[in-house]
Amino acid sequence: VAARQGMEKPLTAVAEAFEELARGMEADGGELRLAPFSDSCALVSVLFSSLGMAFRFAEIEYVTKVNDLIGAGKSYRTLSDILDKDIQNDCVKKQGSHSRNLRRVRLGLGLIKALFEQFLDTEGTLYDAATIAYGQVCAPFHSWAIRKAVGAGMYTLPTREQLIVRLNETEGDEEIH
Ligand code: 1PZ
Repeated sequence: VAARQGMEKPLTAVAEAFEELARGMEADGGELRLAPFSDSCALVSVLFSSLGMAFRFAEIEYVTKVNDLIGAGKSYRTLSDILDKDIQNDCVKKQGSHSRNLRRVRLGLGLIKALFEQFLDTEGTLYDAATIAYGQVCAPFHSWAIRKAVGAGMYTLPTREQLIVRLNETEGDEEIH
């Protein structure tokens, strides 16, 4: 308990980073700069360790794509710059292109958003919330094999209460964020 009290709250750090990003975007006339965006996306990966071993592969997938965007942040200023360049070179959908990786990361963020919305809307289990959120946001863009693997992994998710403890949050905090 003492260790947990001294620990930073990962969800709080994520929420603050994205609020800061939104303020920066407003200040830049609606442009979203790539470097701070990628850094904020990197913070999300702490959530994976609270999900258990079965989601290690999702973590590696996610982190690889975020790292590609962090690298791209050295040559591209905004998210739109990446898209413009890839449209010019006709590689928006090409595996490994910055645009495709950006789309994958964005779907990952959409998944988390949907998951916590499910969490707040219902008293249901984490399994239910994660299954519904994944089905709505990511499944339409994943292959059959990946969908099956994710479906099997869902049975190993912690309970709602375990997740909140692992994230060092209380039900109240989670609701606010
Ligand atoms: C508390 C949260 C529970 C939610 C559990 C949700 C688990 C989601 C599992 C997603 C598995 C993704 C598996 C890999 C998919 C790959 O096919 C593609 C390949 O892309 P390509 O290289 O062809 O362009 N990779 C991705 O889609 C990137 C993966 C992003 C995963 C984001 C998950 C974010 C969830 C965070 C929860 C902490």
